[in-house]
Amino acid sequence: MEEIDSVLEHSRTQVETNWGYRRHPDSSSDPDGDVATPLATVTADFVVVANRLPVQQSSSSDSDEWRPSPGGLASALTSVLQSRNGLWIGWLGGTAPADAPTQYEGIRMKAVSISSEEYADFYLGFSNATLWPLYHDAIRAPTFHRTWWRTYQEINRRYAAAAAESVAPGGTVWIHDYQLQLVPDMLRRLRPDVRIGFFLHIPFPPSELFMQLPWRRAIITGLLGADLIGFQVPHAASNFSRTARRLVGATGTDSIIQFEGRIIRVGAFPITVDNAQIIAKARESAIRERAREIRRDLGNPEVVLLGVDRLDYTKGIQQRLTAISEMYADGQLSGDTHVIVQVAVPSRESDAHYDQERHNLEQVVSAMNGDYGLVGSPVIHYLHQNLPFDELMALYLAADIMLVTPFRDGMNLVAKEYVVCRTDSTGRLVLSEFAGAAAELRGAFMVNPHDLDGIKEAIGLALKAGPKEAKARMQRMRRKVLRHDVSDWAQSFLAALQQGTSAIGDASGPPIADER
Ligand code: GDG
Repeated sequence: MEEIDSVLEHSRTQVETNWGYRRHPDSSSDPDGDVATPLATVTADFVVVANRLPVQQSSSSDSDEWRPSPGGLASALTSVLQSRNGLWIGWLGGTAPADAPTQYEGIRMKAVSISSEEYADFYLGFSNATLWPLYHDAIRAPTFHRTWWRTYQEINRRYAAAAAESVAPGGTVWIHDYQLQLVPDMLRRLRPDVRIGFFLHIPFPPSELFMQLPWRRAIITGLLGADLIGFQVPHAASNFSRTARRLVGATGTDSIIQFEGRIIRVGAFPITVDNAQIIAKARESAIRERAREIRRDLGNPEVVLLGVDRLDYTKGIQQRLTAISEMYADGQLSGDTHVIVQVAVPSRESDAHYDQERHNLEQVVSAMNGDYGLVGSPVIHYLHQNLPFDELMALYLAADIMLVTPFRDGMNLVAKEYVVCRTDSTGRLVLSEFAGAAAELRGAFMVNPHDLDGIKEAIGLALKAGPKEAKARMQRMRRKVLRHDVSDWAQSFLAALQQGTSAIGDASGPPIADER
């Protein structure tokens, strides 16, 4: 804590010189080069702070083309930011060039700069090789490095300073995700006048796992700087609250915590997708035609099974394909009638675990085709690519069975996107009980992704279910998912942040795959 305090003091001095003005025409001249602001410093009543900005540079780094960052967060927050004349603080990816955009769809943006060394320690290191595996059940052993931790603190301080100098007196700041868990407390010390919300997109682990982290107290204290801490599911929220009581002497219940004379609310706010956008896409004739074309290109099989995941060891892709491989071997699936499409979106490619995952996956894919494919008819079509959103929609429409089997997942939006785009209530979903989405998608064929026989059995049940049963299951899931969309998610979080406890969600826990 002392270390954090002294650096905060440093940030505070820089920020206080700027604070209180509506606009600073020359704010790009930051004395330490800490916060690169291609924008003049502005103040906004509502500020979003996330690792990434909602735009990123197209393919080559010297290109000056900018496109929206992938994922639903940008679309979820864009309308909220537009309606509140808000500001988004984040990293642009790469080194921000002088002509980096300062506006996106009417939203003001402020870039935080991160050097390539810092990227290695903060992003690839502490965020994705320490926190990511630790928070996902330690599926891979988390790596603990003091230098990574120091850089994590430094970068969090930079985001906190950028937020502190941007938010108007009495304004609201909404901080996102595991890369920025120290920002709430850092920001509170700089700007005690603002309301601070934090949302964690990934799971929060049980205390037994979290206690491994050498800097566990600093992380919990960092988060407790917020007024409201949101998680995807109630279980994650209670994991956090229990750890806060055990580790830093916080008191109270799972949903209301008292700490250092303040009240912090904790709750579940399950994220969801942009229903209207997905339904509109699902109805576009070009996308429907593309779905038919995909099936033709696959040889018009009886059944198309689809997986769409970031290539990440938490997603259980290899285990799923091994189960499917055994089903071909057992004769439950046949190369003539059943075809798999697996999209594995490139992710964190410079990390050795991810490289290994890709290597292993490609071996399984090639063995499957070697063992069960025919000339011109592979059993699995593997795409290691980031596809255009329309192509993804066409794939969802082309698939009879969607396979979503992560070992642990905060929510999993792919499962929800599949359900929303099946406007005629056809299609079957095989879903891991360890995805946050399992709490809502109870019409899915539920699996324990660690259980190979269980995966085979669930796929078998999905294949065998009659159209009436399949339709009833899909309708049940659609009713649930269509009740709220991603802007309701953002509004309910912000309402709880402004108003108190009433809007805090309390979904019931995840279902358990049937015991055999
Ligand atoms: C984290 C948490 C939580 C996928 N392939 C392509 C593509 N996608 C889009 C999907 C979906 C998104 O990426 C993936 O979201 P997920 O939720 O499935 O997974 P993570 O990336 O791990 O997200 C997760 C989420 O944050 C939100 O809080 O649900 O638990 O881990 O929207 O459509 N999009 C395009 N091409 C692709 O090839 N355009």
